[in-house]
Amino acid sequence: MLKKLAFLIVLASMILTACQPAAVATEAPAVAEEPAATEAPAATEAPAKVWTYADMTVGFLQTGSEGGWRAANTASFKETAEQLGLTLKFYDSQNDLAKQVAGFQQFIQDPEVDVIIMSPLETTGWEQVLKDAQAAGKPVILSDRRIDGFEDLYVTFIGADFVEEGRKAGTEMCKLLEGSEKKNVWELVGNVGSAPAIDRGTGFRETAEKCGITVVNSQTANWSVVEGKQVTEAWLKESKDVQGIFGQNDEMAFGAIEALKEAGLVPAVDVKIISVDATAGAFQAMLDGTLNVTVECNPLLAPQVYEAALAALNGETLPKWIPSQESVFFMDDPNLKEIAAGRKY
Ligand code: GYE
Repeated sequence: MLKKLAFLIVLASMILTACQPAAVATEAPAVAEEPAATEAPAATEAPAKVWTYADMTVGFLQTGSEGGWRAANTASFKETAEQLGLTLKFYDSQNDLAKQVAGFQQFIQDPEVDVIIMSPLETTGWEQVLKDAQAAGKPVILSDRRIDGFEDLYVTFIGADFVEEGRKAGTEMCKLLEGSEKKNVWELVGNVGSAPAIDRGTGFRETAEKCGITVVNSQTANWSVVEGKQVTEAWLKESKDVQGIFGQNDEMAFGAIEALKEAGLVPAVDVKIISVDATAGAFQAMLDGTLNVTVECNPLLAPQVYEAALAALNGETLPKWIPSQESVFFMDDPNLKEIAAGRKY
């Protein structure tokens, strides 16, 4: 009897258990996988420095102080540096290529200089210093004037299309000499080997020769009033058979104007005169009636150049050339006085 009762108790307990939700079969709780031993978090790299103008020290190699355009260009760099709060180390190359190269090397050695900006006196002779600057980790920005080749050794060139300036001058000289029986033109050239001297001459011939202009005389007058006058005087001693003079900058044209007057010729009337730069002096000469046309070349480049320098320090990639935008101004413009009054240089 007892056996039967024990069986019934066991049976009952088995039935009761079966209705209970099955208790999760509990195996020994799985030991939570210890996370795989991971490497100690790599030391996080310090974020790259984000440069600001206040951090930036610029070494700027200026050509010299040869005229109104250059004075406005230098003022642009000095005034803009102050406005932006950057540190500017200014080097005047005194229009001497050897001095400009020496100044470049000085900035490469100077631990305070972060970025080098240059207005190159000539288009060649820069390979070694550009390689040295790259090795020193100092970005180079070209301002105002280009160089030949080595695009991988500088960040960008910010400046005018001098060939286009020459084309504009040639086109305007064709208009001034339209209908003239003769079209003999004299050209006063900037410093030999410089981009503006080479390129303005190229562009002028592209358009001037299409209308029958002959460039009878062409000689450097090194951007200056004095040499522009001396060269023109020497040509006038040989012949007065000239219908136009192309001065590759305003100052050389001013010298030619003085020489024509002293030779008894009326500038802008007997001999048409075109120059490049569009400085305040050129507007005055047009208002005086002695200069027919000036092709603008903008010297106020510093804001664009400093912006490019900062971008370079922050590792940005820039186009190899950022051309400046320019216009052409005419003696016969009825609004010339107002335009002149509104000019910054
Ligand atoms: O035309 C001239 C100066 O590089 C564009 O240099 C500049 C030229 C400018 O001496 O006046």
